[in-house]
Amino acid sequence: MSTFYGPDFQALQSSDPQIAEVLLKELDRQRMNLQLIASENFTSPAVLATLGSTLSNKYAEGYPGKRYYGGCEEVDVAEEIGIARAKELFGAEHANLQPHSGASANVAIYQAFTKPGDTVLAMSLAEGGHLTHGSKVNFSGKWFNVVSYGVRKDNERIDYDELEALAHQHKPKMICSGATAYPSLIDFKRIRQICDAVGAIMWVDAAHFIGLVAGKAIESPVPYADAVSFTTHKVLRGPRGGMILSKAEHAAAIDKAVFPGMQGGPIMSAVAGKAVALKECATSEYQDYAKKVIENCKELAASLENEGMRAVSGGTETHLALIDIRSTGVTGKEGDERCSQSGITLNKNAIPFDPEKPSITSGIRVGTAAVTTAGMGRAEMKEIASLIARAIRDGADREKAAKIMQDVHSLTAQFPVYPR
Ligand code: DSN
Repeated sequence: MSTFYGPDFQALQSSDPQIAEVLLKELDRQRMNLQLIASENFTSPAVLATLGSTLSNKYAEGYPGKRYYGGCEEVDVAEEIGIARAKELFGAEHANLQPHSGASANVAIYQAFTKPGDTVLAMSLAEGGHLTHGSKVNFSGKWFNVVSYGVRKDNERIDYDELEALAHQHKPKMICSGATAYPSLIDFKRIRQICDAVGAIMWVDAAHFIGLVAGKAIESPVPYADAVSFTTHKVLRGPRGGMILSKAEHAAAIDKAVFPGMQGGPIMSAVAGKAVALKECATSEYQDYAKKVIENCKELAASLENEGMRAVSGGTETHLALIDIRSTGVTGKEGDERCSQSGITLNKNAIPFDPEKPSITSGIRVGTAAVTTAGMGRAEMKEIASLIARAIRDGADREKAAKIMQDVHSLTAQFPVYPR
């Protein structure tokens, strides 16, 4: 067997110094700034090595043993290992590792279970859902009759009574649960009961929290759902990509919807990278990590409240918190920009019933997946809350922002990622 042929950075530097410089600067940015985007993480060197491998060259339309190209014997092994690991880790009857992304996985879900024009019930984007859950600018909202449910005004948690009433009223073909900006846990048992009562397919878009499920830190939707779609690069800490788990009875429909229904050749370096990440997720270290992600997020939300801001729904039970920053007199957009100038990467986010436009918003979303991977704990979460509060207050002033950035860099220097 030959030795591994992996990323050759010096070759890139001599052939394309401009792009080589982007890679170096991005590495510095990830190392030095505070990474609080709730959907990002630092994937392992093993996953990165797999992504940067010659598997990227291989066309493999089809599935292991049933490909439309020759020479798939090695990549077949990687995909079979990945499928077996996914089934084992999540206790799933079927797994498809080929979707290029979470949104592509969701295209496949619609295709497997519905026809254009069908009614689907899903969480409104404005209250925490996702573009593919029926936004008018997305295929889902253009091609399907998506009815939206939301959260209650009093506790900012899913209004299950409304969801149930809408299900009986509209008789949807499919009900989607899962969100991108919802800090609370979801009652999958209740949603299964509602699906059964109206004969709907239960689809869970678990992109945000699947890593917490993999780490056994929260309840799994897999025993309840007909199908669970997700991304593999958030708390799960794998390569950028998507995945679908399902009951065995839906296996053929899901596989056909992914290929040839939704995409051609899978990205085999990413499929193998997913297999590597799934092995990492099956360790006790990863389970500790998943629990710490939630502990850290609880601490971060509480510390931001101590700084005078409000955590939506009173805090968090997951890896993300949604913070209403109206008390500071600064909009979500300004808060995001001021944090960015101060070396803190997060995103503006609508809060439930937000009086501001989606491009402005009244909130910010923070997540602890990446900072926990870097090794930070509760003491650092308090420090991060203070840095965010300073940035929101003073970050419009260049000198003050520069001082906050210095403090951010002193903190991140103690928790180096991708050590030199
Ligand atoms: N855009 C992702 C997020 O940041 O939550 C979801 O797809």
